[in-house]
Amino acid sequence: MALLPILVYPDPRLHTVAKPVQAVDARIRALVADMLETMYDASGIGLAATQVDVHERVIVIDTSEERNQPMVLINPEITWASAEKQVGDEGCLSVPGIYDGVERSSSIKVQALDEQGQSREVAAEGLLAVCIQHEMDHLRGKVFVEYLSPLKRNRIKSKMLKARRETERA
Ligand code: K1U
Ligand code: ZN
Repeated sequence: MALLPILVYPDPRLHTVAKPVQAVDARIRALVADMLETMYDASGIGLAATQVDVHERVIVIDTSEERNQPMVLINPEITWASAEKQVGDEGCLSVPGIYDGVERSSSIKVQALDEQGQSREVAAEGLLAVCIQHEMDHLRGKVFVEYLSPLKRNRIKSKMLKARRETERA
């Protein structure tokens, strides 16, 4: 297993649209293992393949308190989303240190393959529903800051670029 580097906003590769996985094989299972290790190491509750510069439809999530209930969603599709919405604070491992409110459907149903290639349906609400929607946005090249006002987004962009310059200088 290996820790994978996480792309940081405003890296243009975060806006790549991911392609469907053609076969759930050893290569995809190795990617899933590396993504889980990377997510746990970064103390995240989710990670999309896009964030590690792999542009295929793979997501890993673990919203459990104990950090021992990994969920793998390959080629996920939302089959139902509630009309009821909720606004919750979101963070993103690709936008470190930034948290802001985003409106999402409160409950969703998702169809996906697991790491064995088995089809499964997940019914989600609360933080899990928010996290799945956030990660599925990554797969279509959307970062949560794009829901914020242009003023906030530009401030975040400047902050990230400044932090990158300072890291490069150190
Ligand atoms: O970068 C990511 O996509 C992972 C992201 C997932 C996420 C967190 C919160 C709401 C929606 C999606 C994170 O794990 S950010 C860091 C984190 O652990 C966290 C932040 C806020 C609330 C709960 C957890
Ligand atoms: Zn994210």
